Amino acid sequence: MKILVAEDHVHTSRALGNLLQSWGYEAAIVHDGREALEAMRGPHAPRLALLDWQMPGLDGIEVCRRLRQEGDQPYAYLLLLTGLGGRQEMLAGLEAGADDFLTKPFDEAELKARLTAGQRVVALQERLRVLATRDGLTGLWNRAAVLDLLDRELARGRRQGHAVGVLLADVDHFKRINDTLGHLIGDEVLRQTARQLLEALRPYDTIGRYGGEEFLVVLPGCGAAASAALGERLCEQIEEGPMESNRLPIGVTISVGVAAREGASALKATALLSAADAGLYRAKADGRNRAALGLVPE
Ligand code: GH3
Ligand code: MG
Ligand code: MG
Ligand code: MG
Repeated sequence: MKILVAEDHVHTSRALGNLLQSWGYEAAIVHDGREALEAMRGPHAPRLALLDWQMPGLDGIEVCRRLRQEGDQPYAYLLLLTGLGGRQEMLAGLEAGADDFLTKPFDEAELKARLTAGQRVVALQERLRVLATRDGLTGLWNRAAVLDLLDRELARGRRQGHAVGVLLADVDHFKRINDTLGHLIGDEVLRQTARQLLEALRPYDTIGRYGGEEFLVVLPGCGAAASAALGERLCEQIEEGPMESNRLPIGVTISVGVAAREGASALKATALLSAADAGLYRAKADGRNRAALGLVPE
């Protein structure tokens, strides 16, 4: 596990780095608060940090405060290190968002034990994050997570002037599959459908489970024509993609509702989704196993 060490005193930072490595951690060392903030951003940032209170530029307490304000990052466990041992300092540190507090010169065994406790919290946070954002059956994003992502993609599309397409894919006559083959096989069909849809998408597209047998796909940069073409392609792939249970082939098809917002429009997610829903309704009514475009309001 990677731990950030932010400590302006070079001798101390080196000693801390060596100690962490001897305990099996990977140490990333920086020497001031701004570097610390930078290092804690992004998907591969350390999830645990040892922050010296007194550093040039931003001090450790300010780093804690800012990291907590940035809320949307995965949780980081922050341990403040200080030469100031008073109760007031400890309270101020915890109030700024630190998880724990250690006074220098610190006892090595105590630091080690506190890091183990921190690691436990990070692991728990990570499990919670997975539970809160992933669909348990298919492993895709869950409804809340994919809707969140759609909102962010719409905001980004607006800023950068690019289109955003959505597809609402619904398994055809899924109730029949459940009724004739049983729920467990129904579940297996959902898992295989999810995997095949995921494989057919580009790396920057996103797919989540929207409801029971419905999947929502978000397509950055795709206007109506490109989204409709992809919707058709997904129908073909699911129809042709082999799906089986106990070596018995199961015929599965999907219908897809398509909607897209072109660059300059301020159309909201709810309006885009109801257009895709209207498209889906039409695809079902026209005979299923097809994609249909829903009209978005001007
Ligand atoms: P249509 O072609 O019009 O979409 O028909 P349909 O049968 O697919 O649609 P309907 O909404 O009537 O049925 C969907 C079924 O999906 C009903 C529900 O019991 C089932 N379902 C929802 N979630 C799950 C799940 O997680 N596992 C299984 N096995 N079935 C599920
Ligand atoms: Mg210092
Ligand atoms: Mg449905
Ligand atoms: Mg269905």
